Amino acid sequence: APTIRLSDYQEPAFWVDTVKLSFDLDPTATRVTSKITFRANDTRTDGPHDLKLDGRNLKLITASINGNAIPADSILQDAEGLTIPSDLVPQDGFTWVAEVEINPSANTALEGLYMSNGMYCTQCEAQGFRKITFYPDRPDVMATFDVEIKGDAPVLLSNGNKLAHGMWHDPWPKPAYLFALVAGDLKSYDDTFTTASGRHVDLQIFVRDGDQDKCAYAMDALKRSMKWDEQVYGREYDLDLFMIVAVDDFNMGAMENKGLNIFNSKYVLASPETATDVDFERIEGIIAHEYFHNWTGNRITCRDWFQLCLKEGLTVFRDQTFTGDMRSHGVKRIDDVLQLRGRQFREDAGPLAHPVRPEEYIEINNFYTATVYEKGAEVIGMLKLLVGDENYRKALDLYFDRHDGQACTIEHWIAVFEDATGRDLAQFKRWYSQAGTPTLSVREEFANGRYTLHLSQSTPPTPGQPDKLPLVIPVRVGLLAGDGSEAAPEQLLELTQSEQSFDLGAFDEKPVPSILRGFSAPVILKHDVDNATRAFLFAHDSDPFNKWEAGSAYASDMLVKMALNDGAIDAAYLDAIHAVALDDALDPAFRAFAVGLPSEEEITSAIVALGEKPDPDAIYTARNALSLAMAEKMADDLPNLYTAMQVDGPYSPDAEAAGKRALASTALGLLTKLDGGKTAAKQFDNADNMTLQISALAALIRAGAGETQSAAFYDQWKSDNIVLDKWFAIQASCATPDAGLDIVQKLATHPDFNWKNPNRFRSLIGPFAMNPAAFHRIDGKGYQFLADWLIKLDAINPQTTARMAGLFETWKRYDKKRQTLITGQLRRIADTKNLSKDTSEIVGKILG
Ligand code: B3K
Ligand code: ZN
Repeated sequence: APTIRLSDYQEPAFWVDTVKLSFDLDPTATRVTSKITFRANDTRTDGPHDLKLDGRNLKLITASINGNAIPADSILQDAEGLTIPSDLVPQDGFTWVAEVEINPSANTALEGLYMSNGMYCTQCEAQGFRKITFYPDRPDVMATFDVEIKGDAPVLLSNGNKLAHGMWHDPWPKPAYLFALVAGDLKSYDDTFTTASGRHVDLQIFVRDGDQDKCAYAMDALKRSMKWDEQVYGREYDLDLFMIVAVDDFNMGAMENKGLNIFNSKYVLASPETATDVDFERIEGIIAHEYFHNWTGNRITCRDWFQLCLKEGLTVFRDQTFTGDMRSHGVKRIDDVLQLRGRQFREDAGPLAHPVRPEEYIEINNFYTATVYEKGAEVIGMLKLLVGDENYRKALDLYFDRHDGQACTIEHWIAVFEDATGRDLAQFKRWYSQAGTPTLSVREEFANGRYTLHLSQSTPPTPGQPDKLPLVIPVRVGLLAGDGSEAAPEQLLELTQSEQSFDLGAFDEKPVPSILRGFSAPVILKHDVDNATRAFLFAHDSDPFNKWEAGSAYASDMLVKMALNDGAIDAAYLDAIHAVALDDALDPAFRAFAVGLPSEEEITSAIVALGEKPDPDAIYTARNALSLAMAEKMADDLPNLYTAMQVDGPYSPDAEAAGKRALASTALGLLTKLDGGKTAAKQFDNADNMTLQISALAALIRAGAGETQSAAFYDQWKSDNIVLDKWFAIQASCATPDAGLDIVQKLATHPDFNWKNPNRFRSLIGPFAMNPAAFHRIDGKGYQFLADWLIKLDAINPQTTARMAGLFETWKRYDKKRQTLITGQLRRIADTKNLSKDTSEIVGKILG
């Protein structure tokens, strides 16, 4: 498959003004008629041009230009599309009409038009529209769409405003990737919203009959998102109708199709009995994310797919801010940084590392990555910090004013910031082109009463990028006096060179620095501090992120040494964690994060950072030993803490109640180490909501118990797929190292392991591969299990397979024996006959 390059970008020969689509739905033989008006692109003076249209798996029935049928032998069709020679193509513009036939039932890749549980639905981003009809399927071609759907289904939906049953008009020009169609026997949960300027908007969430009572939270989150975008970004909704559809078979979380968002049902449907606090928060975040795309993605879209972070980084940044506003910024930041380090730093440190704006790809679906999304959001956060809140808003206003209705690039984005603030961002822009996580090294100096920070930065080589240039790194710094108070106002240092010194002023005694507050840049901080200083910051830092970070770094330091057989549990750590766990002045949600130990994955990266090889069993053992010590240390207080964090009254997913439950669940995990699972079993039996039920089950399974409860859980929830996914996932992720493989092998033969459903597949295979001690068995059977399933899935669903193949990306961190075992499996995948280009690109890169 060819490599597509940013440097090869060329505008199309023809633009499209209008698209009229007519669908005659049939499960195996859907007919699609398209009428498309093309207009010459006057900037292309290199004609005459052939008409080239993308199209895959399409049976062409008829085609005409300006009403003249095109003889079949004048149409050059191959697997990727068709070409009409220029002599048949009026160069100043024309109307194209074509009829094609497609087979939605045979579409297991879940891209284009496919069937899920008897309903029709679509996924067009990035390049699924070409599986629906012939079209210039690229985001810079924007057109208005009229859609007519013929079929027996009571609900026939498409983008825009509804004209009549099955008749739709979308007035806003859009790229084809935002097209959507849904047809089926669906019920709707309805509400309305009035925009700031008084526009009445109907809101509808479409679900399967019976699920209407699980839509209230998503609807509420939608209305709060709409209001927030008006208040914070000045952006109103722009159609009469906004619809969300829940679909069970979906390759990802959700999709921002204009006016018709399509969601993986697990990110819409929620009730206290079936969804956890974390689920509610994710639903809120994803509903917001897709809604926010209406402006950042839809009204202003991407010129080409290399610019994906233009919409994704910005929209993630917006949804993160929204969640912070709805809940707690401090806690949200900790959560986001944990995700960033766990997924993006991991990606950036391995064979799949790529810049926030990649410069080449084979399969664009492989670039919906943590780097494009999460690091893309970090870049926006840094930009906002550097220019300030007011300038940020000014720049965004300019962005919407200047580029509404356009398909843009990162250059346009940077230019609005430069024009709105007068600041030169040429160096800052390197964040978009340079891959790899920079290291920020800090040295302190206190001499003659002056305190100086010496900062330096370096970014390691990444595939295709041996040499790196210095970045602009915003570093928020606080200084603490010996009594824990702030010794000086917080400062924002801008590191722009490889090495730079910052004189922070005169002090009577050396202050204790709190560096990179709020995690102000996505870097690895190297600062030699002893654990006493960490304990001090853990106790006193006023910045919630750095407070948490100090405790976490302390734990990590100890766990690394323990796993390397060279350390013991530090009593001072136990004192510190005990104090924070019981500190009622602190938000329980924060305390839950503070008391939760670094994950095995985090400890692994810390060991790798020291140049050592991680031993998954030793890491598991060290972590268990430390949590047992914590449990013993807090033994007298845990029952009270657990009781104090119980929430009375009917379940509510609000942040305060959720925070209490999170801390109660952490306490329960520790208690289970002491009471043989008594409290957990009781919680399981009495639980009236999923948060309590599943956290009890998890605590029991982690302790190597919970068989009765697991069976009871299955019986209770076997007909609810979203909950049943949790049942698969929890067993795979909490399994003890020895039992893990047997458990997942058995679950893989369970009659409910419907592996063709992406949620079900991911719920078993993903958590197993993210359970390091179980997955990295020294006999290699964990690797073989993953490879077997990837090979099987690739034949029907390349996108999900390729994404999950990334689970092998860390193989170089391990010892020779494991490296050989993993690469053996990767080669076996690579050698599979008819392997998709999706998976082959990922596996090829991982192998290097
Ligand atoms: N834009 C979609 C992701 C599409 C993924 C295509 N493989 C969802 C989102 O980011 O909002
Ligand atoms: Zn998005």
